[in-house]
Amino acid sequence: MIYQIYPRSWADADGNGVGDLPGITARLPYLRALGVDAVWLSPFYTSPQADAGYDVADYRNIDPLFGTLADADELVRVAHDNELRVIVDLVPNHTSDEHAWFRAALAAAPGSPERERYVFRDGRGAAGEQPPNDWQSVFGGDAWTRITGSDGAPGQWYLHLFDRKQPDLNWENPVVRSEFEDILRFWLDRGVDGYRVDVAHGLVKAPGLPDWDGPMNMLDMTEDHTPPPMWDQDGVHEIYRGWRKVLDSYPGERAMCAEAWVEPPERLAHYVRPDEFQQAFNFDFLITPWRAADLTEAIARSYRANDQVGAPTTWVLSNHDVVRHATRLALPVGQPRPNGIFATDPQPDAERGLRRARAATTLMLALPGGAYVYYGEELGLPEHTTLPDEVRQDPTYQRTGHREAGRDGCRIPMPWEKDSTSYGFGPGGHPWLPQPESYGALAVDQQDGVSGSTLELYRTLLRLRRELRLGEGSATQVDLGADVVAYDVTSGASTVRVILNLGLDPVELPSSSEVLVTSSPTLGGRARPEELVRDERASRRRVRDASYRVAGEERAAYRDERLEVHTDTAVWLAMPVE
Ligand code: TEU
Repeated sequence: MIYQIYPRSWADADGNGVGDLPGITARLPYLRALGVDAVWLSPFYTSPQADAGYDVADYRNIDPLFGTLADADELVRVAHDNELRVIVDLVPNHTSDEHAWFRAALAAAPGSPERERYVFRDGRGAAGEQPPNDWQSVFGGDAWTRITGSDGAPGQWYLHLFDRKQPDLNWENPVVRSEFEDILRFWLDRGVDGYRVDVAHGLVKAPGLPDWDGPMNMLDMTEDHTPPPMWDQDGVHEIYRGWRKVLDSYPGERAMCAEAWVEPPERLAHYVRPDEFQQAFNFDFLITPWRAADLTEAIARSYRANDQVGAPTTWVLSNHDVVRHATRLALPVGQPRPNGIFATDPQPDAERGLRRARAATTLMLALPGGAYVYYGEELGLPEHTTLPDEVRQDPTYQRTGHREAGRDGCRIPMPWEKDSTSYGFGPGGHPWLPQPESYGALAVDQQDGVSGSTLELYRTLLRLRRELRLGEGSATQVDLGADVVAYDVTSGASTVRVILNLGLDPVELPSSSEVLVTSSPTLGGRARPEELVRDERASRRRVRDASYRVAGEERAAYRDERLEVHTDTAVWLAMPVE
Protein backbone atom coordinates (compact mmCIF):
# COMPACT_ATOMS: atom_id res chain seq x y z
CA MET A 1 0.00 0.00 0.00
CA ILE A 2 1.27 3.44 -0.94
CA TYR A 3 0.47 6.37 1.31
CA GLN A 4 0.11 9.80 -0.25
CA ILE A 5 1.64 12.61 1.75
CA TYR A 6 0.62 16.11 0.80
CA PRO A 7 3.75 17.87 2.10
CA ARG A 8 1.99 21.17 2.83
CA SER A 9 -0.42 19.47 5.17
CA TRP A 10 1.22 16.58 6.97
CA ALA A 11 3.69 17.80 9.57
CA ASP A 12 5.12 21.28 10.06
CA ALA A 13 8.48 21.14 11.85
CA ASP A 14 9.42 24.82 11.61
CA GLY A 15 6.03 26.17 12.64
CA ASN A 16 5.46 28.48 9.66
CA GLY A 17 2.03 26.94 9.09
CA VAL A 18 3.06 24.88 6.05
CA GLY A 19 4.20 21.28 6.36
CA ASP A 20 7.79 20.47 5.42
CA LEU A 21 10.29 17.70 4.71
CA PRO A 22 11.87 17.60 8.21
CA GLY A 23 8.34 17.30 9.62
CA ILE A 24 7.68 14.31 7.36
CA THR A 25 10.98 12.64 8.20
CA ALA A 26 10.25 12.87 11.93
CA ARG A 27 6.87 11.19 11.49
CA LEU A 28 7.89 8.31 9.19
CA PRO A 29 7.83 5.69 11.97
CA TYR A 30 4.06 6.30 12.22
CA LEU A 31 3.73 5.07 8.65
CA ARG A 32 5.79 2.01 9.26
CA ALA A 33 3.53 1.11 12.19
CA LEU A 34 0.47 1.72 10.01
CA GLY A 35 1.65 -0.94 7.57
CA VAL A 36 2.66 1.25 4.63
CA ASP A 37 5.04 -0.02 1.91
CA ALA A 38 5.84 3.27 0.18
CA VAL A 39 5.09 6.97 0.38
CA TRP A 40 4.22 9.22 -2.52
CA LEU A 41 5.03 12.87 -1.92
CA SER A 42 3.11 15.53 -3.83
CA PRO A 43 5.47 18.18 -5.31
CA PHE A 44 8.04 19.84 -3.05
CA TYR A 45 10.05 21.56 -5.81
CA THR A 46 10.84 25.25 -6.16
CA SER A 47 7.53 26.84 -7.07
CA PRO A 48 5.56 30.06 -6.74
CA GLN A 49 2.80 27.77 -5.40
CA ALA A 50 0.13 29.01 -7.79
CA ASP A 51 -1.26 25.45 -7.83
CA ALA A 52 0.12 24.18 -4.53
CA GLY A 53 3.42 23.16 -6.10
CA TYR A 54 2.04 21.62 -9.34
CA ASP A 55 3.60 24.68 -10.98
CA VAL A 56 7.31 23.86 -10.91
CA ALA A 57 9.94 26.55 -11.42
CA ASP A 58 12.96 24.30 -10.81
CA TYR A 59 12.64 20.51 -11.01
CA ARG A 60 16.01 19.94 -9.39
CA ASN A 61 15.56 21.86 -6.18
CA ILE A 62 13.33 22.03 -3.10
CA ASP A 63 11.13 25.01 -2.37
CA PRO A 64 12.38 26.81 0.76
CA LEU A 65 8.85 26.41 2.11
CA PHE A 66 9.53 22.68 2.40
CA GLY A 67 13.27 22.59 3.15
CA THR A 68 16.47 21.90 1.25
CA LEU A 69 17.97 19.21 -0.95
CA ALA A 70 19.80 17.94 2.12
CA ASP A 71 16.40 17.55 3.85
CA ALA A 72 15.16 15.52 0.87
CA ASP A 73 18.21 13.25 1.01
CA GLU A 74 17.67 12.76 4.73
CA LEU A 75 14.00 11.93 4.15
CA VAL A 76 14.90 9.25 1.60
CA ARG A 77 17.54 7.81 3.92
CA VAL A 78 15.23 7.60 6.95
CA ALA A 79 12.39 6.23 4.82
CA HIS A 80 14.63 3.43 3.57
CA ASP A 81 15.76 2.74 7.16
CA ASN A 82 12.07 2.31 7.96
CA GLU A 83 11.58 -0.01 4.99
CA LEU A 84 9.51 2.58 3.18
CA ARG A 85 10.05 3.30 -0.50
CA VAL A 86 9.79 6.88 -1.75
CA ILE A 87 7.80 7.93 -4.81
CA VAL A 88 8.07 11.55 -5.92
CA ASP A 89 5.73 13.55 -8.12
CA LEU A 90 6.79 14.49 -11.64
CA VAL A 91 4.92 17.30 -13.39
CA PRO A 92 5.79 17.07 -17.10
CA ASN A 93 2.72 18.58 -18.79
CA HIS A 94 3.53 22.14 -17.79
CA THR A 95 6.06 24.21 -15.90
CA SER A 96 5.52 27.32 -13.84
CA ASP A 97 5.52 30.59 -15.75
CA GLU A 98 8.43 31.45 -13.44
CA HIS A 99 10.56 28.58 -14.81
CA ALA A 100 13.74 29.87 -16.52
CA TRP A 101 12.56 28.35 -19.81
CA PHE A 102 9.31 30.25 -19.84
CA ARG A 103 11.01 33.51 -18.93
CA ALA A 104 13.39 32.96 -21.82
CA ALA A 105 10.44 32.19 -24.10
CA LEU A 106 8.77 35.48 -23.21
CA ALA A 107 11.96 37.39 -23.92
CA ALA A 108 12.55 35.63 -27.25
CA ALA A 109 10.89 36.18 -30.63
CA PRO A 110 8.03 34.13 -32.09
CA GLY A 111 9.38 30.99 -33.77
CA SER A 112 12.56 31.04 -31.66
CA PRO A 113 13.90 27.83 -30.04
CA GLU A 114 12.92 29.32 -26.64
CA ARG A 115 9.28 29.61 -27.69
CA GLU A 116 9.35 26.16 -29.26
CA ARG A 117 9.64 24.57 -25.83
CA TYR A 118 6.07 25.69 -25.11
CA VAL A 119 2.89 25.89 -27.16
CA PHE A 120 2.85 29.45 -28.56
CA ARG A 121 0.50 30.36 -31.41
CA ASP A 122 -0.71 33.50 -33.14
CA GLY A 123 -4.27 34.45 -32.26
CA ARG A 124 -7.25 34.17 -34.56
CA GLY A 125 -9.06 37.23 -35.93
CA ALA A 126 -7.74 40.13 -38.00
CA ALA A 127 -5.39 41.37 -35.27
CA GLY A 128 -4.84 38.01 -33.58
CA GLU A 129 -7.13 39.15 -30.81
CA GLN A 130 -8.91 35.81 -30.34
CA PRO A 131 -7.39 32.68 -28.80
CA PRO A 132 -5.92 30.17 -31.32
CA ASN A 133 -8.66 27.64 -30.55
CA ASP A 134 -11.63 27.20 -28.23
CA TRP A 135 -10.04 25.01 -25.55
CA GLN A 136 -11.00 25.67 -21.98
CA SER A 137 -8.77 25.31 -18.92
CA VAL A 138 -9.51 22.37 -16.61
CA PHE A 139 -9.64 25.00 -13.88
CA GLY A 140 -12.15 27.19 -15.74
CA GLY A 141 -11.82 30.01 -18.30
CA ASP A 142 -9.80 30.00 -21.53
CA ALA A 143 -6.85 27.66 -21.94
CA TRP A 144 -4.89 30.44 -23.70
CA THR A 145 -3.31 33.65 -22.47
CA ARG A 146 -1.99 36.39 -24.71
CA ILE A 147 1.39 37.83 -23.88
CA THR A 148 2.56 41.38 -24.17
CA GLY A 149 5.81 42.01 -26.02
CA SER A 150 8.69 44.07 -24.60
CA ASP A 151 7.42 46.96 -26.74
CA GLY A 152 4.07 46.82 -24.91
CA ALA A 153 2.20 45.51 -27.97
CA PRO A 154 0.01 42.39 -27.66
CA GLY A 155 1.85 39.31 -28.90
CA GLN A 156 1.31 35.55 -29.29
CA TRP A 157 -0.82 33.31 -27.13
CA TYR A 158 0.38 30.37 -25.04
CA LEU A 159 -1.53 27.26 -24.09
CA HIS A 160 -2.22 26.33 -20.46
CA LEU A 161 -4.61 23.43 -19.85
CA PHE A 162 -4.56 24.46 -16.18
CA ASP A 163 -3.82 27.85 -14.63
CA ARG A 164 -2.31 30.70 -16.67
CA LYS A 165 0.74 30.29 -14.44
CA GLN A 166 1.15 26.71 -15.77
CA PRO A 167 2.19 26.96 -19.46
CA ASP A 168 2.03 23.61 -21.31
CA LEU A 169 5.32 22.24 -22.60
CA ASN A 170 5.72 21.26 -26.25
CA TRP A 171 6.37 17.52 -26.15
CA GLU A 172 6.97 17.40 -29.92
CA ASN A 173 10.28 19.11 -29.12
CA PRO A 174 13.20 16.69 -28.49
CA VAL A 175 14.78 19.24 -26.13
CA VAL A 176 11.82 18.86 -23.80
CA ARG A 177 12.05 15.08 -23.98
CA SER A 178 15.71 14.89 -23.11
CA GLU A 179 15.35 17.45 -20.32
CA PHE A 180 12.78 15.26 -18.57
CA GLU A 181 14.83 12.09 -18.92
CA ASP A 182 17.57 14.06 -17.20
CA ILE A 183 15.22 15.13 -14.42
CA LEU A 184 14.19 11.50 -13.95
CA ARG A 185 17.85 10.57 -13.48
CA PHE A 186 18.46 13.45 -11.09
CA TRP A 187 16.07 12.02 -8.46
CA LEU A 188 16.78 8.37 -9.21
CA ASP A 189 20.44 9.15 -8.55
CA ARG A 190 19.39 10.56 -5.17
CA GLY A 191 17.76 7.25 -4.33
CA VAL A 192 14.05 7.74 -4.98
CA ASP A 193 12.17 4.58 -5.86
CA GLY A 194 9.88 5.98 -8.49
CA TYR A 195 7.50 8.57 -9.84
CA ARG A 196 3.85 9.43 -9.80
CA VAL A 197 3.38 11.19 -13.12
CA ASP A 198 1.03 14.17 -13.15
CA VAL A 199 -1.46 14.50 -16.02
CA ALA A 200 0.16 11.57 -17.81
CA HIS A 201 -2.58 11.64 -20.44
CA GLY A 202 -2.00 15.27 -21.45
CA LEU A 203 1.52 15.67 -22.80
CA VAL A 204 0.82 15.17 -26.50
CA LYS A 205 -1.87 17.19 -28.26
CA ALA A 206 -3.64 16.34 -31.52
CA PRO A 207 -1.87 17.82 -34.58
CA GLY A 208 -3.22 21.23 -35.53
CA LEU A 209 -4.84 21.71 -32.10
CA PRO A 210 -8.40 21.37 -33.45
CA ASP A 211 -11.34 22.97 -31.65
CA TRP A 212 -13.13 20.92 -29.02
CA ASP A 213 -16.47 21.77 -27.50
CA GLY A 214 -16.85 18.72 -25.21
CA PRO A 215 -16.14 18.61 -21.50
CA MET A 216 -12.54 19.14 -20.38
CA ASN A 217 -12.63 16.29 -17.89
CA MET A 218 -12.46 12.98 -19.77
CA LEU A 219 -14.23 11.10 -17.05
CA ASP A 220 -17.24 13.36 -17.45
CA MET A 221 -17.73 12.30 -21.05
CA THR A 222 -20.50 9.78 -21.28
CA GLU A 223 -20.95 7.55 -24.30
CA ASP A 224 -18.41 8.81 -26.80
CA HIS A 225 -14.95 7.62 -25.91
CA THR A 226 -13.08 9.30 -28.75
CA PRO A 227 -10.25 11.04 -26.93
CA PRO A 228 -10.50 14.83 -27.04
CA PRO A 229 -7.58 16.54 -28.83
CA MET A 230 -5.75 17.40 -25.60
CA TRP A 231 -6.03 14.06 -23.78
CA ASP A 232 -4.93 10.48 -24.22
CA GLN A 233 -3.32 10.88 -27.63
CA ASP A 234 -1.56 7.71 -28.75
CA GLY A 235 1.73 9.63 -28.98
CA VAL A 236 2.13 9.78 -25.19
CA HIS A 237 3.06 6.12 -24.95
CA GLU A 238 6.35 6.48 -26.78
CA ILE A 239 7.44 8.96 -24.09
CA TYR A 240 6.69 6.50 -21.29
CA ARG A 241 8.46 3.64 -23.03
CA GLY A 242 11.55 5.85 -23.00
CA TRP A 243 11.12 6.64 -19.32
CA ARG A 244 10.67 3.00 -18.45
CA LYS A 245 14.05 2.29 -20.01
CA VAL A 246 15.59 4.96 -17.81
CA LEU A 247 14.02 3.46 -14.69
CA ASP A 248 15.02 -0.06 -15.64
CA SER A 249 18.63 1.02 -16.00
CA TYR A 250 18.76 1.59 -12.24
CA PRO A 251 19.29 -1.09 -9.61
CA GLY A 252 16.35 -2.21 -7.49
CA GLU A 253 12.73 -1.93 -8.50
CA ARG A 254 11.97 1.61 -9.63
CA ALA A 255 8.38 2.21 -10.61
CA MET A 256 6.06 4.75 -12.22
CA CYS A 257 2.38 5.37 -11.59
CA ALA A 258 0.27 7.28 -14.12
CA GLU A 259 -2.22 9.90 -13.11
CA ALA A 260 -4.35 9.60 -16.22
CA TRP A 261 -8.03 10.51 -16.12
CA VAL A 262 -8.79 8.26 -19.05
CA GLU A 263 -11.83 6.33 -20.07
CA PRO A 264 -12.72 3.59 -20.79
CA PRO A 265 -10.60 1.23 -18.63
CA GLU A 266 -9.42 -0.49 -21.80
CA ARG A 267 -7.66 2.73 -22.85
CA LEU A 268 -6.26 3.28 -19.37
CA ALA A 269 -4.80 -0.23 -19.60
CA HIS A 270 -2.55 0.97 -22.47
CA TYR A 271 -0.58 2.93 -19.87
CA VAL A 272 0.30 -0.24 -17.94
CA ARG A 273 1.56 -2.31 -20.83
CA PRO A 274 4.69 -4.26 -19.88
CA ASP A 275 7.11 -1.60 -21.14
CA GLU A 276 5.32 1.45 -19.72
CA PHE A 277 3.95 2.29 -16.25
CA GLN A 278 3.72 -0.33 -13.50
CA GLN A 279 0.60 1.37 -12.16
CA ALA A 280 -2.18 3.75 -13.24
CA PHE A 281 -4.75 5.07 -10.80
CA ASN A 282 -8.14 3.45 -11.24
CA PHE A 283 -10.22 6.65 -11.13
CA ASP A 284 -13.13 4.82 -12.67
CA PHE A 285 -13.50 2.95 -9.37
CA LEU A 286 -13.02 6.17 -7.38
CA ILE A 287 -15.93 7.91 -9.09
CA THR A 288 -18.27 4.91 -9.11
CA PRO A 289 -21.59 5.70 -7.39
CA TRP A 290 -22.36 3.94 -4.10
CA ARG A 291 -24.49 1.22 -5.69
CA ALA A 292 -23.66 -2.48 -5.59
CA ALA A 293 -24.24 -3.11 -9.28
CA ASP A 294 -22.05 -0.17 -10.30
CA LEU A 295 -19.22 -1.15 -7.97
CA THR A 296 -19.27 -4.77 -9.11
CA GLU A 297 -19.30 -3.69 -12.75
CA ALA A 298 -16.44 -1.20 -12.25
CA ILE A 299 -14.32 -3.81 -10.49
CA ALA A 300 -15.02 -6.48 -13.10
CA ARG A 301 -14.25 -4.09 -15.91
CA SER A 302 -10.93 -2.97 -14.44
CA TYR A 303 -9.78 -6.54 -13.96
CA ARG A 304 -10.88 -7.46 -17.48
CA ALA A 305 -9.10 -4.50 -19.02
CA ASN A 306 -5.88 -4.95 -17.09
CA ASP A 307 -5.80 -8.71 -17.62
CA GLN A 308 -5.47 -7.94 -21.34
CA VAL A 309 -2.06 -6.40 -20.68
CA GLY A 310 -1.09 -8.55 -17.70
CA ALA A 311 -1.00 -5.66 -15.23
CA PRO A 312 -2.53 -5.34 -11.76
CA THR A 313 -5.03 -2.57 -11.18
CA THR A 314 -4.41 0.27 -8.72
CA TRP A 315 -7.18 1.14 -6.28
CA VAL A 316 -7.66 4.58 -4.80
CA LEU A 317 -10.55 6.29 -3.05
CA SER A 318 -9.18 9.70 -2.07
CA ASN A 319 -6.46 12.13 -3.11
CA HIS A 320 -5.70 15.86 -3.07
CA ASP A 321 -8.02 16.55 -6.04
CA VAL A 322 -11.30 15.01 -4.92
CA VAL A 323 -13.75 15.37 -2.03
CA ARG A 324 -12.52 13.00 0.69
CA HIS A 325 -14.40 9.72 0.52
CA ALA A 326 -15.63 10.01 4.13
CA THR A 327 -17.69 12.94 2.82
CA ARG A 328 -18.11 12.11 -0.85
CA LEU A 329 -19.86 8.82 -0.16
CA ALA A 330 -22.57 10.65 1.80
CA LEU A 331 -23.43 12.89 -1.16
CA PRO A 332 -26.63 11.99 -3.01
CA VAL A 333 -25.97 9.16 -5.49
CA GLY A 334 -26.24 10.10 -9.15
CA GLN A 335 -25.51 13.83 -8.84
CA PRO A 336 -22.52 15.48 -10.52
CA ARG A 337 -19.30 15.23 -8.54
CA PRO A 338 -18.33 18.57 -6.99
CA ASN A 339 -14.61 19.34 -6.47
CA GLY A 340 -15.34 20.92 -3.10
CA ILE A 341 -18.25 21.87 -0.88
CA PHE A 342 -19.39 25.34 0.22
CA ALA A 343 -20.64 26.14 3.71
CA THR A 344 -23.92 27.16 2.07
CA ASP A 345 -24.33 23.76 0.33
CA PRO A 346 -26.44 21.03 1.93
CA GLN A 347 -24.06 19.43 4.43
CA PRO A 348 -23.44 15.69 3.96
CA ASP A 349 -24.24 13.41 6.90
CA ALA A 350 -20.87 12.84 8.59
CA GLU A 351 -21.85 9.61 10.29
CA ARG A 352 -23.16 8.00 7.12
CA GLY A 353 -20.10 9.20 5.21
CA LEU A 354 -17.68 7.70 7.70
CA ARG A 355 -19.56 4.42 7.86
CA ARG A 356 -19.50 4.12 4.07
CA ALA A 357 -15.88 5.23 3.86
CA ARG A 358 -14.81 2.53 6.29
CA ALA A 359 -16.82 -0.03 4.33
CA ALA A 360 -15.40 1.15 0.99
CA THR A 361 -11.84 0.91 2.28
CA THR A 362 -12.53 -2.52 3.74
CA LEU A 363 -13.64 -3.60 0.27
CA MET A 364 -10.74 -1.90 -1.49
CA LEU A 365 -7.99 -3.31 0.70
CA ALA A 366 -9.24 -6.86 0.17
CA LEU A 367 -8.95 -6.61 -3.59
CA PRO A 368 -5.90 -7.84 -5.49
CA GLY A 369 -3.87 -5.03 -7.02
CA GLY A 370 -2.04 -1.99 -5.73
CA ALA A 371 -3.72 0.44 -3.34
CA TYR A 372 -3.17 4.09 -2.45
CA VAL A 373 -4.29 5.72 0.79
CA TYR A 374 -4.45 9.52 1.09
CA TYR A 375 -3.11 11.02 4.31
CA GLY A 376 -5.73 11.33 7.01
CA GLU A 377 -8.18 8.86 5.53
CA GLU A 378 -6.83 6.36 8.07
CA LEU A 379 -8.35 8.70 10.69
CA GLY A 380 -11.66 8.90 8.85
CA LEU A 381 -11.07 12.61 8.19
CA PRO A 382 -14.00 14.27 6.46
CA GLU A 383 -13.70 17.03 3.89
CA HIS A 384 -13.68 20.54 5.41
CA THR A 385 -17.09 21.60 4.11
CA THR A 386 -17.41 24.97 5.84
CA LEU A 387 -14.19 26.74 4.89
CA PRO A 388 -14.58 30.51 4.82
CA ASP A 389 -14.32 31.65 1.20
CA GLU A 390 -11.57 34.14 1.98
CA VAL A 391 -9.10 31.37 2.88
CA ARG A 392 -9.63 29.35 -0.32
CA GLN A 393 -6.43 28.99 -2.36
CA ASP A 394 -7.19 26.49 -5.12
CA PRO A 395 -7.05 28.35 -8.48
CA THR A 396 -10.30 26.66 -9.57
CA TYR A 397 -12.23 28.80 -7.10
CA GLN A 398 -11.11 32.05 -8.77
CA ARG A 399 -11.02 30.74 -12.32
CA THR A 400 -14.61 29.48 -12.22
CA GLY A 401 -15.83 32.83 -10.89
CA HIS A 402 -16.47 31.16 -7.52
CA ARG A 403 -18.89 28.63 -9.01
CA GLU A 404 -16.67 25.79 -7.84
CA ALA A 405 -15.42 25.66 -4.27
CA GLY A 406 -12.15 24.04 -5.33
CA ARG A 407 -10.06 21.39 -3.67
CA ASP A 408 -8.89 23.09 -0.47
CA GLY A 409 -11.32 21.13 1.69
CA CYS A 410 -9.45 17.85 1.16
CA ARG A 411 -6.04 19.43 1.84
CA ILE A 412 -6.47 20.42 5.49
CA PRO A 413 -3.49 19.94 7.84
CA MET A 414 -3.34 16.59 9.61
CA PRO A 415 -4.43 16.33 13.28
CA TRP A 416 -1.92 14.42 15.41
CA GLU A 417 -2.74 15.42 18.99
CA LYS A 418 -6.06 16.72 20.18
CA ASP A 419 -4.74 19.07 22.85
CA SER A 420 -1.77 20.59 21.01
CA THR A 421 -1.47 23.73 18.90
CA SER A 422 -3.09 23.12 15.49
CA TYR A 423 -3.82 19.58 16.70
CA GLY A 424 -0.14 18.73 16.65
CA PHE A 425 0.37 19.67 12.98
CA GLY A 426 3.07 22.15 13.98
CA PRO A 427 4.12 24.56 16.68
CA GLY A 428 3.12 27.74 14.80
CA GLY A 429 -0.59 27.81 15.45
CA HIS A 430 -1.57 29.20 12.05
CA PRO A 431 -1.86 26.36 9.57
CA TRP A 432 -2.11 27.44 5.92
CA LEU A 433 -5.73 26.26 5.93
CA PRO A 434 -7.82 26.21 9.10
CA GLN A 435 -8.72 22.83 10.61
CA PRO A 436 -12.36 22.16 11.46
CA GLU A 437 -13.20 21.47 15.08
CA SER A 438 -14.22 17.91 14.25
CA TYR A 439 -10.55 17.08 13.57
CA GLY A 440 -9.68 17.24 17.30
CA ALA A 441 -11.60 14.11 18.23
CA LEU A 442 -10.18 12.36 15.16
CA ALA A 443 -6.53 13.13 15.95
CA VAL A 444 -4.05 10.25 15.91
CA ASP A 445 -3.64 10.26 19.70
CA GLN A 446 -7.40 9.88 20.16
CA GLN A 447 -7.55 6.74 18.01
CA ASP A 448 -4.23 5.09 18.72
CA GLY A 449 -4.88 1.78 20.48
CA VAL A 450 -8.63 2.41 20.63
CA SER A 451 -10.44 -0.68 19.47
CA GLY A 452 -12.97 0.06 16.76
CA SER A 453 -11.34 3.37 15.78
CA THR A 454 -10.75 4.04 12.10
CA LEU A 455 -6.99 4.10 12.67
CA GLU A 456 -7.08 0.64 14.23
CA LEU A 457 -9.34 -0.58 11.44
CA TYR A 458 -6.76 0.52 8.84
CA ARG A 459 -3.94 -1.06 10.85
CA THR A 460 -5.82 -4.36 11.05
CA LEU A 461 -6.77 -4.31 7.37
CA LEU A 462 -3.22 -3.52 6.31
CA ARG A 463 -1.69 -6.14 8.60
CA LEU A 464 -4.02 -8.86 7.32
CA ARG A 465 -3.65 -7.71 3.71
CA ARG A 466 0.08 -8.14 4.05
CA GLU A 467 0.00 -11.40 6.04
CA LEU A 468 -2.50 -13.01 3.70
CA ARG A 469 -0.88 -11.48 0.59
CA LEU A 470 -4.25 -10.32 -0.68
CA GLY A 471 -2.70 -7.75 -3.01
CA GLU A 472 -1.20 -10.57 -5.05
CA GLY A 473 -4.24 -12.86 -4.87
CA SER A 474 -7.00 -13.48 -7.36
CA ALA A 475 -10.61 -12.44 -6.90
CA THR A 476 -13.75 -14.33 -7.84
CA GLN A 477 -17.06 -12.55 -7.62
CA VAL A 478 -19.63 -14.15 -5.30
CA ASP A 479 -23.31 -13.50 -5.93
CA LEU A 480 -25.06 -12.70 -2.66
CA GLY A 481 -27.89 -10.63 -4.08
CA ALA A 482 -28.41 -7.37 -5.92
CA ASP A 483 -27.35 -5.09 -3.06
CA VAL A 484 -24.18 -6.91 -2.10
CA VAL A 485 -20.63 -6.67 -3.43
CA ALA A 486 -18.72 -9.84 -2.58
CA TYR A 487 -15.53 -11.57 -3.64
CA ASP A 488 -13.51 -14.56 -2.66
CA VAL A 489 -9.90 -13.48 -2.70
CA THR A 490 -7.55 -16.43 -2.85
CA SER A 491 -3.87 -16.20 -2.24
CA GLY A 492 -1.73 -19.24 -1.58
CA ALA A 493 -3.68 -21.62 0.65
CA SER A 494 -6.13 -19.14 2.12
CA THR A 495 -9.34 -17.61 0.89
CA VAL A 496 -10.80 -14.44 2.32
CA ARG A 497 -14.36 -13.50 1.49
CA VAL A 498 -15.08 -9.77 1.49
CA ILE A 499 -18.73 -8.85 1.74
CA LEU A 500 -20.00 -5.27 1.42
CA ASN A 501 -23.68 -4.81 2.06
CA LEU A 502 -25.25 -1.74 0.44
CA GLY A 503 -28.84 -2.88 0.92
CA LEU A 504 -31.25 -2.28 3.77
CA ASP A 505 -31.65 -5.95 4.64
CA PRO A 506 -28.93 -7.60 6.69
CA VAL A 507 -26.84 -10.29 4.99
CA GLU A 508 -26.27 -13.45 6.98
CA LEU A 509 -22.73 -14.73 7.22
CA PRO A 510 -22.04 -18.34 6.31
CA SER A 511 -21.94 -20.36 9.53
CA SER A 512 -18.62 -22.04 8.82
CA SER A 513 -16.63 -18.85 8.37
CA GLU A 514 -14.68 -16.73 10.83
CA VAL A 515 -14.91 -12.96 10.94
CA LEU A 516 -11.44 -11.46 10.50
CA VAL A 517 -12.38 -7.81 10.53
CA THR A 518 -15.46 -5.69 10.18
CA SER A 519 -15.80 -2.07 9.05
CA SER A 520 -18.53 -1.05 11.48
CA PRO A 521 -18.40 -1.48 15.19
CA THR A 522 -21.82 -3.08 15.08
CA LEU A 523 -22.41 -6.41 13.53
CA GLY A 524 -25.51 -8.43 14.20
CA GLY A 525 -27.04 -5.38 15.82
CA ARG A 526 -25.14 -5.00 19.03
CA ALA A 527 -21.91 -6.92 18.94
CA ARG A 528 -18.65 -5.00 18.84
CA PRO A 529 -15.44 -6.24 17.26
CA GLU A 530 -14.00 -7.01 20.73
CA GLU A 531 -16.85 -9.43 21.37
CA LEU A 532 -16.22 -11.15 18.11
CA VAL A 533 -12.63 -11.72 18.99
CA ARG A 534 -13.62 -13.06 22.39
CA ASP A 535 -16.02 -15.30 20.59
CA GLU A 536 -13.04 -16.78 18.77
CA ARG A 537 -14.13 -15.01 15.64
CA ALA A 538 -17.04 -17.35 15.24
CA SER A 539 -19.78 -16.28 12.92
CA ARG A 540 -22.30 -17.08 15.59
CA ARG A 541 -22.32 -15.50 18.97
CA ARG A 542 -24.07 -16.26 22.18
CA VAL A 543 -26.55 -13.68 23.28
CA ARG A 544 -27.85 -13.47 26.81
CA ASP A 545 -31.60 -13.88 26.43
CA ALA A 546 -32.97 -13.82 29.96
CA SER A 547 -31.98 -14.33 33.54
CA TYR A 548 -33.81 -16.53 35.97
CA ARG A 549 -33.19 -17.91 39.40
CA VAL A 550 -32.87 -21.58 40.24
CA ALA A 551 -32.86 -22.39 43.93
CA GLY A 552 -31.86 -18.87 44.74
CA GLU A 553 -28.98 -18.84 42.26
CA GLU A 554 -28.84 -16.55 39.24
CA ARG A 555 -28.69 -18.36 35.92
CA ALA A 556 -28.64 -17.01 32.41
CA ALA A 557 -30.24 -18.36 29.30
CA TYR A 558 -28.33 -17.96 26.07
CA ARG A 559 -29.27 -18.42 22.50
CA ASP A 560 -27.11 -18.60 19.45
CA GLU A 561 -27.55 -15.68 17.12
CA ARG A 562 -26.32 -15.66 13.60
CA LEU A 563 -24.10 -12.79 12.64
CA GLU A 564 -25.21 -10.43 9.96
CA VAL A 565 -23.65 -7.68 7.92
CA HIS A 566 -25.76 -4.57 8.11
CA THR A 567 -26.22 -1.66 5.73
CA ASP A 568 -23.04 0.08 4.56
CA THR A 569 -20.83 -2.41 6.33
CA ALA A 570 -18.10 -4.66 4.99
CA VAL A 571 -16.48 -7.70 6.56
CA TRP A 572 -13.61 -10.02 5.78
CA LEU A 573 -14.25 -13.69 6.49
CA ALA A 574 -11.73 -16.48 6.60
CA MET A 575 -13.33 -19.19 4.50
CA PRO A 576 -12.84 -22.86 5.29
CA VAL A 577 -10.44 -24.72 3.03
CA GLU A 578 -12.47 -26.88 0.65
O1 TEU B 1 -4.48 16.79 -11.69
C1 TEU B 1 -4.89 16.61 -13.01
C2 TEU B 1 -6.32 16.75 -13.23
O2 TEU B 1 -6.77 16.49 -14.32
C3 TEU B 1 -7.13 17.24 -12.10
O3 TEU B 1 -7.07 18.61 -12.20
C4 TEU B 1 -8.51 16.75 -12.08
O4 TEU B 1 -9.11 16.83 -13.33
C5 TEU B 1 -9.32 17.56 -11.15
O5 TEU B 1 -8.58 17.88 -10.02
C6 TEU B 1 -10.53 16.78 -10.72
O6 TEU B 1 -11.21 17.52 -9.77
C7 TEU B 1 -3.14 16.99 -11.47
C8 TEU B 1 -2.87 17.22 -10.00
O7 TEU B 1 -3.22 16.08 -9.27
C9 TEU B 1 -3.59 18.45 -9.56
O8 TEU B 1 -3.46 18.69 -8.19
C10 TEU B 1 -3.04 19.61 -10.34
O9 TEU B 1 -3.76 20.77 -10.03
C11 TEU B 1 -3.12 19.36 -11.84
O10 TEU B 1 -2.63 18.08 -12.19
C12 TEU B 1 -2.24 20.34 -12.57
O11 TEU B 1 -0.91 20.04 -12.36
